[in-house]
Formats: sequence, structure tokens, C-alpha cells
Amino acid sequence: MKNFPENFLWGAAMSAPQTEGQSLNFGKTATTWDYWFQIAPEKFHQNQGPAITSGVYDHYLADCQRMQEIGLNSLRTSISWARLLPDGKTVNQAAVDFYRQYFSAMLDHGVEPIINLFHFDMPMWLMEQGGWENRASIEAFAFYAQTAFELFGDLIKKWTTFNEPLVHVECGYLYQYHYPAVVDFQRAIQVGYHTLLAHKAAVKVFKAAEQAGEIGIILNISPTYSKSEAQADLSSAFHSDLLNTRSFLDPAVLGTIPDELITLLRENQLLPEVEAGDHELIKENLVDFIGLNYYQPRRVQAPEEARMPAQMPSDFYAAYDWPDKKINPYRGWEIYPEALYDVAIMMKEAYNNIPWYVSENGMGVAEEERFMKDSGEIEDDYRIEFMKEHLNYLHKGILEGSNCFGYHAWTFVDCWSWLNGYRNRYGFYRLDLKTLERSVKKSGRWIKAVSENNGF
Ligand code: BGP
Repeated sequence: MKNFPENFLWGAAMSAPQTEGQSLNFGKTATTWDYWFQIAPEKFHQNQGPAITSGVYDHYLADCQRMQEIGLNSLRTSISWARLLPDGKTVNQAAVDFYRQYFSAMLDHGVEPIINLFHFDMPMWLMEQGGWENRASIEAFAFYAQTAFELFGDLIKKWTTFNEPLVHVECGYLYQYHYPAVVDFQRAIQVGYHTLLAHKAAVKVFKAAEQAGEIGIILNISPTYSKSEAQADLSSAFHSDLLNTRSFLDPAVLGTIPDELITLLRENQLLPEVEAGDHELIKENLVDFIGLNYYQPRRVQAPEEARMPAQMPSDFYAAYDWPDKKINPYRGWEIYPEALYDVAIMMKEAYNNIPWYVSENGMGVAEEERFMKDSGEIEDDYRIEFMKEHLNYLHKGILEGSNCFGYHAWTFVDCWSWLNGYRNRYGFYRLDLKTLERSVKKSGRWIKAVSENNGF
């Protein structure tokens, strides 16, 4: 039996844009996802857009009951900025009513809400002004954060500012998976820098208001594993860590941007525009806790050719395909649970053993109806196995003193995934796309037992 610390959070994660639906109704204005789907629906798996998703806007009451039914004691979702402040300034009362009822219903069912402010869902009104490239986005986000803290602060005790800020930087400005789908390293760095400042500005507002509760940020993390001990590979791994791990984790927890990252950007003419006062904003305003999303390890090797100045991250490091890897063929991601132990030790040793939790971990599988029993239940033993393996390594890290306070699976009910629509399913509950009915999978019954026993 693996026992986890007292009051350990067992839960699931989701996001507003991937679950709410009613995407252009009840006062909500468009985000980049609504807009992109409108102009380029062919980019989206089976033309599945953000309009309906899992219909949580209408199903939230029964969903909160379902959370309790499978033993979840906590759940992370996000507020939609474009729903709460449709023009960035005016509060939408329908949104306030919805979120207050939703969060209250969670609490009524013994589920602690962890509420995130930005999950890749840039409001169109701000995108039209340049989105995160425009420095004005920092103040706009701080205003949104303050509004949310004031309206929901009596219900929410754990806030996070961003989910995986690196992802909207990379996907929007390097790899073309998110709107505006441009390829420009310099702009990507500026977007990342403004995102970091927006995070810091929100933390500042939170602390200034002497808000009850705690604030953190959710980062997608993997240690970087080098192909070999050769100097060139190790140096690539170091650069990968600087850009992918330390770029947000160091300033969030330690209040510093690594000197080596600044040097690397300077040498490659990639430094962002900086203003007086930024340094203090970054130095102060540290987080109370960290959420780490982990799905797959990052493995790198030295690139065969590197341009100077760099045009893309691949000029610093190339992906390394480990021949011995185990893979989830549906998502194409390597399965390497050992990394959760390495992450746990990294948090303990390099980040002052700050409280942290696994804010996402999970396995997306296509055509899960193949595993449906006569009773209608999806027998997702592969998912249970995946989570057990990861929890085993997490447990080992906790036993060695890492300050981890929870484990959240992605996700609660199968949800809509950006360009992948409903192809890969992750939920403890299956979603019927025609009726929006939810039915519990075997993993949902399993997590209930894990939560009740605080271990397995
Ligand atoms: C994380 C995101 C989630 C979710 C998950 C699964 O990076 O925070 O929003 O989508 O990945 O990934 P995908 O949906 O691409 O399969």
C-alpha cells in the first residue's frame, strides 16, 4: 500500500474553453479559438469547434455531483476572461452568476476548486490589439485578475494565473498550432516576457489585496534528458532547460531570470523589450505554490547544424528519439513515469522545496468505445496502469521529502482538445458527443478507491 500525505488532493483538471460550451452566448465574446474556427474550420479535427464542447455551462450542477461520486476532493478549472469581461472592462453579470453557482456547487459537494485565469484563451478584443505582444496586455490581465479575486475570493482559496504559459508562446509564435500561428522567435520571446510580467502583475494585485488563500502558476515541466554525456549534448540539454523549465519556474519561485538565459538571448539578438521597474516586479511577487503538468519527457541532443543567431529553438537543441521508449501511440507521446520522481527531487533541491502538486497527468486514447463492456462501461485498464506507474514514482519523491500536496488527472469528463477535437479521450467519465451524456469509466471507480484510501 502506498500512502500519501494527509489532506492530499485527489482530483482532475479541466479548462473553461475546453468544457463550458455556450461559447458565444450569455454575454461571452469571441476568443482566438472561436475566431480561428470561424475562418479556418478545416484545421480542427472533424470540424469540431469550441462552440459546444462538453456543455458544462448547462451541466455543471450534475457534474459537481459526479465529481463527488468518484471521490474527487478537488478540481481545477479556469474562468473565461472573455466571458467575465466581454470587452475587457465591463463585468458580465451572467458570468458572475454562473461561476458563483458553479464554484459554490463544487464546495457543496466537498470539492475544493482551484481556479486558473488563463488557459490559452486569448479574448479577440485583446488579440486585435496584438495580444501578449502588446505591453498593454499586462495591465489588462491584472485588471481581470483583480476583478476575479474580488468577485470570487470568498469561494476560492487556491488561484493560479496561467496554465502552461510556454504553450501559447510556442504554439502561437513558433509551431503554428494556435492562432495567430506565426513563426518568429523574437516575437515569441516578447510574448513570453509579457506573459511572465502579466503573471507577476496578477500576483502583485493578489498580495496587495491581502487576499485570503494562495496563488500559484501551472507549468508544463519535464527535466531535460540528454542523449549522452558528450559535451555538445549536455550543453543542448542545459539550453533546453533554460528555455523550457527555468524561463518561468525560476522567476515564479525564486524571483530571478537565469543569467545564462539572458546571455543566450543577448548573443542571439533575441532579448525582449524591457522597461524600468520590470526587475522589481519579477524579483518580488513570488508564488505560494506551483502546479506542474507532466505528460512526457523532454529528450534532446546537439543539433546537427545550428544557425547563429538562432532562428528557432532547434538551433539550440534537437529532439532525441530514444530507441527504448514506451509510447502512447494515440497521442504520440513517450510514457516515462520515472520523470515524476526526478521532478519531485528537482522541486525539493532547486526550488526551496516549495509546495507543489501534479496539476495534470493523463493518457489520451482514441476510439475508446473499443473497450466498452456490455454494461456500457469503458474498461480503461491502460489509464489505471498509467496513473499507478506515475503515482509510484511520485510517491518515491514524496518519501524522500518533496513537498507535493496533490495529484490531478487530465481530465474529469472527456473534453475538447484544441485542434484535436474529441479524438483522444482522457476523462474519468466518457462523454457521448450526441447526447452529452456522461458515464463513468473503470478509472473513475478506481480513483474513488484511491481517494478514499488516500493511496493504493
Ligand atoms: C495540456 C493542456 C490541456 C490538455 C492536455 C492534453 O497541455 O493544458 O489543455 O489539452 O494538455 O493534451 P491534448 O489535448 O493536446 O491531447
